[in-house]
Amino acid sequence: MILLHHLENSRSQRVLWLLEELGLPYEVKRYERRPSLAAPPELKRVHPLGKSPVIEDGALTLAETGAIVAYLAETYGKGRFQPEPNSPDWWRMQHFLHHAEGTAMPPLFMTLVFRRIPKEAPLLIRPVAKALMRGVDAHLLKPRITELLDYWDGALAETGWFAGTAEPTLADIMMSFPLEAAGSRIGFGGRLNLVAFLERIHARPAYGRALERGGPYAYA
Ligand SMILES: N[C@@H](CCC(=O)N[C@@H](CS)C(=O)NCC(=O)O)C(=O)O
Repeated sequence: MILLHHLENSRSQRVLWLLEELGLPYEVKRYERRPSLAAPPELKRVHPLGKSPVIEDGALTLAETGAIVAYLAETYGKGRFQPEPNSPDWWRMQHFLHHAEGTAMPPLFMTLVFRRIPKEAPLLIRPVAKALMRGVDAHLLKPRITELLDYWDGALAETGWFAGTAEPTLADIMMSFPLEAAGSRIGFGGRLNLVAFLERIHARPAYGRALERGGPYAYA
């Protein structure tokens, strides 16, 4: 039986979503975040980096969402959530599998971190911290995130799915987290393809079941 080590309100929600889409039997071990939002130390006993998601399946312990969703689809998916191997659509799916964590998440994560700095700074230097945060946001993060939002909006224009396929693929599973994060932290600025993407995935029964298993999913 597959065991998912699931940190509340996290990237791990995507693994739950895929497990539900594929109708696989699985167990979930849930972990709560510490006040700092870090994962609890028990996760280090599962994997040296102590992050979530991690799955165990027989002799395999596997971390990194992209690797996990690829493993599940390859091992149990019977071709679902993947276009024809080596086709242009398959490579577009590969692009977004890597893009989600490699390119999309870093500026979104930095936005979260920089927004926390003024709140955590000692009262005396809080105005300086706020000014620093505003500068980084305006000159470094916002332009990059705007570029990303435009790119995603364009990628979804044809079929509403990231790999340009008629049906969702692993690309959509992986991109769901950056879109959820961007939607709640920054907003989509009227980019309707992004709004429609979230509406479309939220309407899927498997997405709803995954939320029931994973618990509340809301971003700071
Ligand atoms: N690229 C990794 C990122 C893993 C990651 O950073 N997970 C977060 C959950 S959103 C985590 O465990 N954070 C808690 C911590 O770093 O202590 C993946 O996609 O699996």
